[in-house]
Amino acid sequence: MRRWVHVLTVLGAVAALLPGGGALAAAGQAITPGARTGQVQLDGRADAVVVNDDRVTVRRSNGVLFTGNESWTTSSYFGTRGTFFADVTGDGRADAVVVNDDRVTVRRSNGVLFTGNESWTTNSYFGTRGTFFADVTGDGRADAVVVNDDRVTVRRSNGVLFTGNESWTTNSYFGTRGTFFADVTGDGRADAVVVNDDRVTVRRSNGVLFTGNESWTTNSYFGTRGTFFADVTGDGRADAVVVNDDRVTVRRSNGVLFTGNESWTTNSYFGTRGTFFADVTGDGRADAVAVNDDRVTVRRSNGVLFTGNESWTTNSYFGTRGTFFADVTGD
Ligand SMILES: [Ca+2]
Ligand SMILES: [Ca+2]
Ligand SMILES: [Ca+2]
Ligand SMILES: [Ca+2]
Repeated sequence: MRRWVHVLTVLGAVAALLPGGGALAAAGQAITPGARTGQVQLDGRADAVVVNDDRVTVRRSNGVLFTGNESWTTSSYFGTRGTFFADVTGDGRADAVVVNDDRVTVRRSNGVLFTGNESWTTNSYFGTRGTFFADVTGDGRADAVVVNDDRVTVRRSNGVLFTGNESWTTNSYFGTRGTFFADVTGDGRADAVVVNDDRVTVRRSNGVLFTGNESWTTNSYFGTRGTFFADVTGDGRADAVVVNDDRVTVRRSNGVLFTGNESWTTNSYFGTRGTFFADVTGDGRADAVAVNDDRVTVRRSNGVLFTGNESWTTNSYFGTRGTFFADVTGD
């Protein structure tokens, strides 16, 4: 099965939620497939990307494991305000985006490495409540989204830079348990999702702003080990996934709310170096990926649960500056 590429756009976004090493926790969140015209169709296997002090390294997914190390930069590349992998150019390959105090810089993926620095803003652009790269407009290019105390601001990608500020809310919108941008409605535009102590709320993207609050749960729903929004069922809508000490639970999106709890594992499953939900197999369903000290383990989604452990590396693989799962090769 093939899926569409704007899916990856949110993958890097979560890094901003957990600056200082947490880039890991959420990277899988944003698999948001949704067939829309004008977008490149790809197999879409998420590759394993690690950022270290001296370079960015990629291990490609071949559908059954991650292959050997490839240096995709020859020098250090990370941002003091966050590092992200999202397809900002719209060619189906996730690009490397770094946010520093003075600007946002992009290095495009050409499928075998990240090319030279490009300034995509001429001034500082980041949010005090989080910075995200997700396709909120639905054109296949990840846009730059910042969450501040008073509002959510978007700068659209036009393929070569981020354009001017647009207020997509007129008041504050963020969650005490997390803020996410993922396409939960399945129309190809990433929606704004906030997790609070008492419920999960969604504001749909209509392409030019986020609309009114909708309660997508009637009670609390978050995980002590992490909360994620990724399409684990493969219908194009990001589902709500929570990781607790004893299991992984899914609530499917039906387009208007998250349905009842489903146990997708019968025992504990999370990584000491990070837990991710990303489609590493390329069938359109986000798989469960755990990064531990000694290896990277995958449990495939079969649409109703996560299957048995598979070792996708035979040795340790994680980055001191962050670990990510995003389709940088565009395969
Ligand atoms: Ca790209
Ligand atoms: Ca866009
Ligand atoms: Ca949507
Ligand atoms: Ca789904």
